[in-house]
Amino acid sequence: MQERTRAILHIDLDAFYASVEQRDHPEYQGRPVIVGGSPDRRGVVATASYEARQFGVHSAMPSRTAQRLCPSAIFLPARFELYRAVSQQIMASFRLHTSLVEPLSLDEAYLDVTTTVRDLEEAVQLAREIKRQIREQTELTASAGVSYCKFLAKIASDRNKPDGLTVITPQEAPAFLETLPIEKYFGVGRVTAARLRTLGIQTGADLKRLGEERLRDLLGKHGTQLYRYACGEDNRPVEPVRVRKSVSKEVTLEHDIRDQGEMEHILEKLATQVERRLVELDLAGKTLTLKVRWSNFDLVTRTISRTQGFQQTEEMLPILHSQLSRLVDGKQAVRLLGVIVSGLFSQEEMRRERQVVTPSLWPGEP
Ligand code: DCP
Ligand code: MG
Repeated sequence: MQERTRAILHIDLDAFYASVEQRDHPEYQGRPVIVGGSPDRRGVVATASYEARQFGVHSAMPSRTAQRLCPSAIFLPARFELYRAVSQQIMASFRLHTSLVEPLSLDEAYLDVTTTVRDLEEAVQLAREIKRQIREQTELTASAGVSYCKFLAKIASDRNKPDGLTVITPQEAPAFLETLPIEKYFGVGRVTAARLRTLGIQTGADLKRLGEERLRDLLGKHGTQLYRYACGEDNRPVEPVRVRKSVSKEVTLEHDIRDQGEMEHILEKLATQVERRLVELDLAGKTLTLKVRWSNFDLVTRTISRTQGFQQTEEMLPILHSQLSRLVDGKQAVRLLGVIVSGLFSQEEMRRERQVVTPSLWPGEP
């Protein structure tokens, strides 16, 4: 039996945190709003409204730089509980259309609507309907991508932000993928892209021309996958329930490094990204792991656990630094650094449990 062509949507809210703030403070609408850390305290930008982006402000930029680029910007601290509540609201409304909803972050999800619609045209109508619902329920705008696989749906949603709706049909896909720069391909980070570019490979057409075997020789398993994507093949299913076991970030360095200060700086960046995801998910983890891959490919990990768990960068950094200094001897160079937090537990649960075991805190209650 021939399998039906799938219909996949990728929905991503526009300037999510900033849009929630503009919604709740009408006086900020149409003005540059930056949500994140304060410029006076070495904070970073979580996100910026589209008005602020015109000045070159973007996520993960130091807030001080953002202030210099856009002096009229309104800086606001993040209100995660609120963003989580809005997220639950939109994810619930997605689930009315299909049970196959895979959230990627608070404001982003894949939906497999193959059995909800008859064809891609109807999938576009459904995407329009979902955008309308989001606006009605939350007063926020989203961008949607529609295609037959995850990879193309995600790229499509990014095409016409904000408030966009883009479809890439199976007929359009080959031409589209050929002109797509390699950086846009799923799984191609800075290092892989730089490597490919030195070989003169810039686009999907170049990937295809290079061929599956050469790509596999160059990048291993990942090369095969990349070749498939360039050919428009991506069979990854939309996976609604993913039991998350850990939150991690790692980076393969452009050049192997020996300098410990440089490594510490990279660990700080990684820990900040791990913290961000943990805060978004309202999770902490009992176990913290430092991952180091030496230039000769040997992998070492160092792990530490504590009952109160880890969530904030400041909690992780001293431990990561001391573990690092015990490993680094100045002779061996490092090619990869990673930070992993596992043994996850919900902060919400912790708070609730504490309230149950200490009823005396609530004298008014029966
Ligand atoms: N976020 C963050 N730090 C980052 C990137 C994102 O804290 N480095 C947070 C703030 C964003 C939210 O995650 O509002 C969603 O991330 P997106 O990448 O979807 O960015 P936005 O929704 O803000 O903008 P858009 O999707 O319109 O590009
Ligand atoms: Mg978004």
